[in-house]
Amino acid sequence: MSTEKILIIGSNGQIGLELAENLRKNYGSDNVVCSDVRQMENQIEPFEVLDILDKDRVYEVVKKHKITQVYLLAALLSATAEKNPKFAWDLNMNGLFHILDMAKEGILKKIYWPSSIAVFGPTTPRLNTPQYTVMEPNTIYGISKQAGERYCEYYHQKYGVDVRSIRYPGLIGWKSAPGGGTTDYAVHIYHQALKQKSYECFLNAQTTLPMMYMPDAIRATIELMEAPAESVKIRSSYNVAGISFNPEEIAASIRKHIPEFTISYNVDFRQAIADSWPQSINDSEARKDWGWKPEFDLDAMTQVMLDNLR
Ligand code: NAD
Ligand code: AKB
Repeated sequence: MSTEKILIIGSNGQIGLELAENLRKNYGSDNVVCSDVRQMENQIEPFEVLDILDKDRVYEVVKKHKITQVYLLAALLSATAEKNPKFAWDLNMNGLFHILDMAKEGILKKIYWPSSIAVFGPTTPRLNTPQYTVMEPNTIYGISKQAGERYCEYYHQKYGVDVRSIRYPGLIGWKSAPGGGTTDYAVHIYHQALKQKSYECFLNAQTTLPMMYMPDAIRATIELMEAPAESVKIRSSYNVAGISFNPEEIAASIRKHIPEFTISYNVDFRQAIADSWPQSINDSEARKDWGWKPEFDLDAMTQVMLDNLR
């Protein structure tokens, strides 16, 4: 029987829905408490309506369920954050502080907080981007993720907080919808390919970005959280790599299944965000420290996405 009691904050989002399913399988449904600021129809129990910015309520929920680990997923993503930078900073930073402080006080044993490839910026080397390199993000989302990484490492070094993190690339899955990022096109394109056999993309044809199929990302997350503490050498956030492709390449992969599929381009403000991010990621530290290895390539992902969305 699991001695861990897990709280997911932001469990109704793109990652949370799939993470909850997997954690419930591994730890038992009663040991995984889902929470979100919004409740869904047919909400899986145990569930708490919880605003991460309400510190007292976070304490109350953690105490009530005797929580030992938190996965903090509530955040504004890159595109939404650019539209509301002040609120994005408030949500992305203060939410993290509440959880880090509870771990510092010894109330929580372990924390997971995701970072992003958005921590990199236009001055970062774009190909095979190393773990340690120039980081000058120019989006409010990237700035908040970079500051969050610095705080995580600080809390680990100063207070011994067991915080773990991954710099996710753009995540693609069929079970849940993306929540306002720049990489969202790579999910929408599959839905539109099946519905309309065409897709209008908001990034240009040559925009190569690092991406990952959701089950790989969930496996990475759980493997990192279950790794022995001494193997987790990086307490800011780990680079992990999956697949790199551009809109033209994902369209070509879809055409292997739907030959009449067409893609057109109508670029918007998200192009500038994408242009500031790496094209591919070097994840040798994650491979070395806790054995990370991706499983899905572009065509394998396309096959499963289309099969399941059908
Ligand atoms: P999402 O937007 O799909 O989900 C976030 C969830 O948080 C939503 O269900 C939302 O209702 C909830 N939420 C919002 N404000 C809240 C609040 N005040 N209190 C409690 N819940 C609140 O996001 P996601 O894609 O699941 O991303 C989760 C985390 O992973 C974020 O930190 C994000 O930056 C990071 N990340 C995601 C991706 C990706 O491609 N999805 C890539 C890199 C990093
Ligand atoms: C976004 O596009 O904002 C996210 C991310 C890469 O962090 N998918």
